[in-house]
Amino acid sequence: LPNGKTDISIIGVPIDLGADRRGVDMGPSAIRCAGIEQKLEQLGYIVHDLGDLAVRRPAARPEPGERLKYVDELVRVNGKLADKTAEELEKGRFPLILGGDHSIAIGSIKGVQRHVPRLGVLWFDAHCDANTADTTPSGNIHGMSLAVSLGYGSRRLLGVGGGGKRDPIRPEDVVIIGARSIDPGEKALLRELGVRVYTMHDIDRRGMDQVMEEALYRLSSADGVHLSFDLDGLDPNDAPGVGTPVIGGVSYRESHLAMEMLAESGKLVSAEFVEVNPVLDYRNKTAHTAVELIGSVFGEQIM
Ligand code: EXY
Ligand code: MN
Ligand code: MN
Ligand code: MN
Repeated sequence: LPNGKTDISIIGVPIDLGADRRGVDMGPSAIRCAGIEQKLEQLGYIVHDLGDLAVRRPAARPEPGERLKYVDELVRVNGKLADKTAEELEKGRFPLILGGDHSIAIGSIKGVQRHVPRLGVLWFDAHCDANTADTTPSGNIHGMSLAVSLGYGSRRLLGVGGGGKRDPIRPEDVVIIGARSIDPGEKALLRELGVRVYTMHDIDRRGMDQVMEEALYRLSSADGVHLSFDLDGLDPNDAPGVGTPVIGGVSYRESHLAMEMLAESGKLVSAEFVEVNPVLDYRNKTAHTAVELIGSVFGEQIM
């Protein structure tokens, strides 16, 4: 059991305002329908499903060229999520957050940081989500969340969850796995900071076992690890129901191996599964895959 915990709190964040394509707001429902609670109970955990955070749909659409689309509501919801996440850790429970678009990592990581002074982050994604308002090609905040956690981005986003009082995540405590779509501004920032990005090239060349072994070694200096799992890190053949698919991704088996190795490390303190878009899915396949990966994260083994 991660950190010896027996209680898991599920927090749904039905928001898609950080992305252009509508539909990931239905992600928490889809993952629940795919049987997350039964899966975790079968593994012996006590599950507290706290339901979904309330999300308001703003009446006004963003102006053309807006560089921080829907920032007001995203700041508000992420602040709530930071509080909720911290509260559950305070109770001794493991926070398992269901997105929603990937902007929710801003709030979840801020919340976990209140309890884990030096937090490591394993960011599983086709993208690096390391844009700022200055480099974003889209204005979509789900493409900025990792940059914010590292302390880069607009003042509003950096202030989420009393952000200023807490040091950002250290670059050496972040690993990205599965990247294959990186914007020039993101590349420049990640290079400058020295964040370790394991691209598909690394996975093809060295295999997921070696990549994960090295990634976990890097994260071993942190006090605990937060998993931020974007389903679009997987190949679209295995996870078709995502808002921003990119061909040539991590396979079903490789992703399971990664989660099994993470479970074995015993370092995991919190996790989120994001960007499931049931509108684009095929018979809830992506949500089912998410549930199976969650099983591996919580110690499920084939035999
Ligand atoms: N890099 C692109 C942007 O910033 O607009 C695409 C970001 C997609 C983010 C997805 C969820 O990981
Ligand atoms: Mn992402
Ligand atoms: Mn992504
Ligand atoms: Mn299944």
